[in-house]
Amino acid sequence: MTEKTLAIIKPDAVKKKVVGKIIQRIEDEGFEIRSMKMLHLTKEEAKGFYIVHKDKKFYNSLTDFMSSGEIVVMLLEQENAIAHWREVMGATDPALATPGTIRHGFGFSVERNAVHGSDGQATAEWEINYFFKE
Ligand code: 3AN
Repeated sequence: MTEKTLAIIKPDAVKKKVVGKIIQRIEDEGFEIRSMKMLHLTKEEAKGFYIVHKDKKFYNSLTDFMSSGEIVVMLLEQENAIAHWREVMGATDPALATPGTIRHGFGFSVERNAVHGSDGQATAEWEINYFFKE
């Protein structure tokens, strides 16, 4: 049984021109890219996407950042896709991320950490629906 997850290449990584390297890594890790688009979120769209964090102190800054430039949103499919993509991304804080992970290689801070990945099955469904509603 395969699983689907949502991946985002965040504005910091797009500005650094590492989109190609990140997509190459995704393919090398065996994920199927089922859908993909580049978007520039409005502040409201970023707030909607991160609504679970609405009471956190970083919510405003995070949504400013996520609406500050282009992002690349991808629907990935593979066996165990959710956990595998989180493993390839590395820890939320790039300073704590394992060498070889995307966040270790390209992340700058806890907020500007290059990529996003769904953290569970229910979240994945909700996030995929947020960007790829049919
Ligand atoms: P992850 O993206 O590893 O699942 P979450 O879900 O805890 O991490 O956080 C969602 C996003 O919120 C992170 N990718 C990061 O950009 C931002 N974030 C999390 N914690 C902080 C923090 N302490 N300060 C600023 N931004 C944060």
